[in-house]
Amino acid sequence: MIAYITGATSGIGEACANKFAAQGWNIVITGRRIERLESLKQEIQNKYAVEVLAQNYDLRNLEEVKRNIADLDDNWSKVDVLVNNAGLAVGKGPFQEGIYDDWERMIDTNLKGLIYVSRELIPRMIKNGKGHIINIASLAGIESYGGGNVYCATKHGVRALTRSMRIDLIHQGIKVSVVSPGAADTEFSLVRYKGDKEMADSTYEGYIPLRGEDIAESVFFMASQPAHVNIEEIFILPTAQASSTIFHRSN
Ligand code: NDP
Ligand code: 8X3
Repeated sequence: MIAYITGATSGIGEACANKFAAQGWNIVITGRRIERLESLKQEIQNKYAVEVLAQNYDLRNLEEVKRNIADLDDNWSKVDVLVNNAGLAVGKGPFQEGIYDDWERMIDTNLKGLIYVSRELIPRMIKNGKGHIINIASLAGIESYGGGNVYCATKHGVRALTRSMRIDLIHQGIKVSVVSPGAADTEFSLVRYKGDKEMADSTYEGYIPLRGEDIAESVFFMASQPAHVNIEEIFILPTAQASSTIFHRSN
């Protein structure tokens, strides 16, 4: 079995790579940081008897997406599961003060990148007569919150796309699902706050957030169902989180 996991150089994607490999799946891992990709590949191959293919590209670039997916040879062309995980938030603040570059990075990564990778891989799944696309959305795709504006819009978009892709692919035998997590302690907040570690750490203060591994469990659970079962959505929160803004914090 083969899983193609975008954004595997940290957080949820890295945890998914470990989870699928631990279960004996061969994996394709992608991301922009080549040294992280190479070290993860090495680490996984040392631990598990699986094959790992690292593809180093920026999924905002359609030509790079096309080239990398076209490069998948016969050993790798039968992708069973695509985990569309790569994504990010950049900045958090009032819409009226929004920065175009931040917004474009989110739209280009969270929506356009996901669209490009899916569009390029789906013909292979159709040819194989099966496949499963698992999109990583967010609580931010279920409810909007102040300062979340464009990030929330991209994640609402991912959930909307999931439903539409599922309808379009129903006659091809391809499953489409979405996992929508709440707060997870990854590099997400460091990226959102542009390297401000204090701000990033404060996101997770006073409660136990999700870990990438928690979400990887849900992704793998979806991926390992029998052929006739599609779990369409898993919405997963830390126990201490009730909504985007309501947390039970101990301090
Ligand atoms: P991380 O920042 O830890 O990981 C993000 C991953 O996406 C990295 O591997 C990064 O790799 C990759 N990525 C980002 N931009 C690009 C790009 N242009 N091209 C290729 N790869 C890219 O965050 P998470 O693991 O938390 O995030 C994973 C997904 O989960 C995202 O879609 C996020 O929106 C979503 N999510 C996160 C939550 C959280 O609280 N952490 C909650 C809900 C959803 P590299 O930098 O090497 O390119
Ligand atoms: C990340 C979770 O609530 O910070 O998608 O938007 S949140």
